Amino acid sequence: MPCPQRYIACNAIETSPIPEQFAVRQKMPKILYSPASPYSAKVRMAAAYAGITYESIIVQTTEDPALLIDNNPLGKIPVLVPDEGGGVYDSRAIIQYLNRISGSALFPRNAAKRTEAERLEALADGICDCLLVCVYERRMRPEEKVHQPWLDRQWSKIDRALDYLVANPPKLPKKIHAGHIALRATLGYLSLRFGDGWQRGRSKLTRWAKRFDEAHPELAALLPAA
Ligand SMILES: N[C@@H](CCC(=O)N[C@@H](CS)C(=O)NCC(=O)O)C(=O)O
Repeated sequence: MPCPQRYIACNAIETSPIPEQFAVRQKMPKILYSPASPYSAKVRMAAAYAGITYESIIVQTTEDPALLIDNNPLGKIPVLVPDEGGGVYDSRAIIQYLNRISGSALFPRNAAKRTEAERLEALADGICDCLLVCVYERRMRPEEKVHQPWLDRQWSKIDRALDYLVANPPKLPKKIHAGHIALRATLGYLSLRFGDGWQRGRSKLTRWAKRFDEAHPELAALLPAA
């Protein structure tokens, strides 16, 4: 599904109807990302929800491109590069940055509600951290060096967190926050990498994701993809 023009996907500048030589390049922040990355999906969805126009640039982290390394010495994505330069990372710092420049579009102002939103974001990101450990363990190590007990430990954390979310289902109000966006991005990554097995016995969470997508199709279009 093509990315809506408003969010300026990576190829939006090339597909502009205005010939390149006449186009006035509008200044806007860049988001360095990869389509499959869950943290990248979270920040792109959050920027879109907050109405912040950005240019998306796909980077291959394995190749350590200068654009990435110059803006994040850790060589990880996502990175937000503001007009004035100086990369902002990691994804939670980017979310806070987006929240500031959008006049609090991503978090409730009420202190208790904000803590709740930040906790949900941390839980969703924490699930992603465990998922990434599993993905990298298999991707980076030779088969005989994969340490199954380490993977099992990650899965017990993932299962516990998902079960917690089933027992304490997040609401899905009309005005969502960064915690909701983070959770949707995480569930999208889970399905992308490991299929929909996580949904078994977790219909509340499955329905939550479906309702999210129905209410925010423009954000669902930015979910992690192969
Ligand atoms: N805590 C970081 C995690 C970022 C992260 O691990 N990103 C992955 C892609 S999803 C990455 O860049 N991996 C390449 C690497 O670690 O070299 C965040 O929230 O941004």
